[in-house]
Formats: sequence, structure tokens, C-alpha cells
Amino acid sequence: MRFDILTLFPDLFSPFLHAGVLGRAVEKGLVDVRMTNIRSFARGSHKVTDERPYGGGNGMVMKPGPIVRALESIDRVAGQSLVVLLTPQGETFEQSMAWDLSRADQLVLICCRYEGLDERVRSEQIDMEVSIGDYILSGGELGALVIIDAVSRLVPGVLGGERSNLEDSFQDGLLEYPHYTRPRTFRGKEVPHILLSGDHEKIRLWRRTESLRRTLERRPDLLKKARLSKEDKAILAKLQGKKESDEK
Ligand code: J9Q
Repeated sequence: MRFDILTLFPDLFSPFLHAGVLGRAVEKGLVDVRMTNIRSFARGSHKVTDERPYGGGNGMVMKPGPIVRALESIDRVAGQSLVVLLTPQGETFEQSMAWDLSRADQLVLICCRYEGLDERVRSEQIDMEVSIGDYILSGGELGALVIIDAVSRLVPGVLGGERSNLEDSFQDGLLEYPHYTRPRTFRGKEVPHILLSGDHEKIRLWRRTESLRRTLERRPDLLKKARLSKEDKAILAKLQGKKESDEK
């Protein structure tokens, strides 16, 4: 999987690309990340990359020239190559989009700064616009890192044997159950006794129930898309009954 990042701040990326799972994937050559500094494609002695907007108003707009020349300098690999713009106006990034993007051979990620990109670049050169969520950032760099991290984990070989069921299915779209490890008693609090029972069926049922309970309490929106078995629906019905009586 090849990522090309177009940015005015190439120095922001390095530690993320060289630590942990992603760092190992880069080392192994499973993921290739290249950086292009948009400023290198600006002209004149001042290397200006932004300009005041036509029509007036606050803020600056990224000049079309440097971005387009930077984009034209990228060598496009064979197969599916997508140019992605990080922008608050894009489709919201989520795990299903990470899976879709992981099928590409190359993602060219454009990190804009300032108020945004000249509209003529956006409409002509961009395949896809992506937002990482509804908050205001200083630029697209954190979005590019989020995409690289989430997508790389789905590239075959990157997680080796350690791909958890969690990520294969996003736990069927549910939140994770609570986890415990040694010691058995920590500051007076015990591990739930079922987890020490050795009864694998009971443990499975407990974990599934806690997963559903958490999702119902914290992220009921996820239940609409979740893949639920008959057993899940029965557990949920029970939990919902309880929840209603708790609220009374
Ligand atoms: C470029 N706020 O915000 C959420 N996803 C992306 C962004 C963003 C931003 C400003 C500039 C991207």
C-alpha cells in the first residue's frame, strides 16, 4: 500500500510513521509513505502558498499552482490510485471507509491549511473528500495520519497473527466488553468471578452481554448497524427491560 502525503508541514508525520504497528509495517515495506512538501512547488523567492480570497473576507486560500504542481510530481502506481482531500466538508471517515480505502493501491492525501483549497483544484483534481469528524482543526495533517493508521492496519500482513476479531468485524459493530488482568484484587476491587470460573460458555455469554450493555448505554446509534444474532436480540430485550425499570 502506497501513501503520498502533500503537506506544508512534512515534519509533523515522522514519529507516527515509525512507532508501533505502523512503524513495523513501514520497516517491512508493507506500507510505503512518501512526503511531498507543497512549498517546494511554490514560485519566487518567498515561496508563497496562500493568497487572499477573491471577493474579500477573512482568512487565506491555498493557491492552485503549488498544489497542482505538487500533485503532478507524484508518480502514480499501477492499479487503483485515489486523490483524497482532507476537509471538514468531506464524508465522515469510519471503519467501513477504512476497509474500502484499504482496497486501493495508492492514496494521495492532500492536507490543506488555511480556509481551504481554490475551488478549481477541488473540482478538477480530487477523487474523494474526507472529514475525520465534526471539529475544527488547523489543517488536514491529523486527518491524513488517522487514515494512514486505520487503513494500514487492514493491509494484509501488517497485524500478522495479532489481528483481533475486534478489527475483523469491529466486534460486529459493538463496543468491547470490559477487560481484566492480574492481579486478582487491585486496590480492593475484584475481577468478576465468572472470568475466573474456567467456564468458557459462561464467559462468552457474559462478555457478549457486557458488550451489548455498553453499546446500549453509550452508543445506541451503533445498534442500528450492528450484526445481531437471535441471542443478541434476546440479551438486548432483557437489558432494555432492565434499563427502563432502572429509569423509573
Ligand atoms: C483540513 N478542520 O476536520 C475534520 N476532518 C478534517 C478536518 C480539517 C479541518 C481543517 C483543515 C481538514
